[in-house]
Amino acid sequence: MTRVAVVGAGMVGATTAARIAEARLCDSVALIDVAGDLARAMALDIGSSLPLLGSDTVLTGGESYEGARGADVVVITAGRPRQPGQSRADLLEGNGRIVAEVCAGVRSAAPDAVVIVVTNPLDEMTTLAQDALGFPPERVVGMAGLLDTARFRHFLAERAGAPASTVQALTLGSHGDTMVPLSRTATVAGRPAGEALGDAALGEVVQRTRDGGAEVVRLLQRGSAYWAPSAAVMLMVRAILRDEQVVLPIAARLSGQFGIDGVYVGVPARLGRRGVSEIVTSGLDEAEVTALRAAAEEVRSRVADLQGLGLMRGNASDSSADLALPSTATLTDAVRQSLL
Ligand code: TXD
Repeated sequence: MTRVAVVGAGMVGATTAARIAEARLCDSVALIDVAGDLARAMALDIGSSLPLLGSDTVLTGGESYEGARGADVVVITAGRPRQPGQSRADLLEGNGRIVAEVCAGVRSAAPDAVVIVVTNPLDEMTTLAQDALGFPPERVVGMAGLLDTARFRHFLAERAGAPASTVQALTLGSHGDTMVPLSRTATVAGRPAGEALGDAALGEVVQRTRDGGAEVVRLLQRGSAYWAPSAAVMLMVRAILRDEQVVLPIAARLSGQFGIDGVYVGVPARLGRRGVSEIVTSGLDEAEVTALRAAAEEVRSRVADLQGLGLMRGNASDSSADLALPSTATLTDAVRQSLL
């Protein structure tokens, strides 16, 4: 029996549960939400769609963490989304309290799970979750880089008038203003993106990628994106449950790689049944590593704010396992294999 639990049955949680069930990744999906009837309603509705879609996955919903008992993967989406004009950082304290509370429930119900954090501000909430859970860092990851990468590829494809499947690109760094879309190595139909689009257009696409989440928030006027985020979470759940060992851009806790220690930030990492098995450190130039470090410093300063609020147990900086294995794959090759 493989089980997934999704905490938070709002827009991202419900669409994620549906995608996982439709993809037939596991035997059961439990939705958990403080609004228990919302979780029950979503489980009922998604469950009723499955006979039409050829999936036998069992959906349950409720407010109790009993639903997460023995889960192989737990996805945390509980927390507020941004409203127009809000930055992700504005959510820090409120969502920090929610994520800390959720982690207490997850820790006792699913002590062996791999946990994927989705709640914003992403890198800070993932750092907090690993601390609150007390799980080894490789079993706690955050979803943002895969979404930002998908947005980068989508905007590049649109601007170039090319199918997205012919666009290779990668976005690292933090899920916010210090996002690092790698324009140097982006390609459209095998050509460097700068050559295919022109440098000015490429610069605009990079900026639109940084603002991609805000663009949806502004248009939607009540909450934030969920279709692209749920697709990205589903791919991460699949990589874990099927032990795919693929390199994906995800938030992983660094312990010295790129000169960064003790915080989560978006990097290329190999993901499988036991979580992160390798962080790929090759393939970035000096400017890109500098941008990654700047992103990590912003995360670190907001994690210090969480510490000031008494929301960190203080485990984050001393529980780092040395999981960084020497990497032989180049970044471009590794990601090319994984993101097609
Ligand atoms: O790239 C990414 N990581 C993101 C992150 C992409 C999209 C959305 N991102 C963030 O996910 C967003 O900024 C929010 O912080 C979360 C959830 O977004 P969603 O759009 O799903 O928000 P909703 O629809 O408001 O749902 C949140 C649910 C809601 O049903 C609450 O009742 C529930 O969270 N909630 C809780 N559940 C369990 N336990 C507690 N304590 C709790 N508090 C709220």
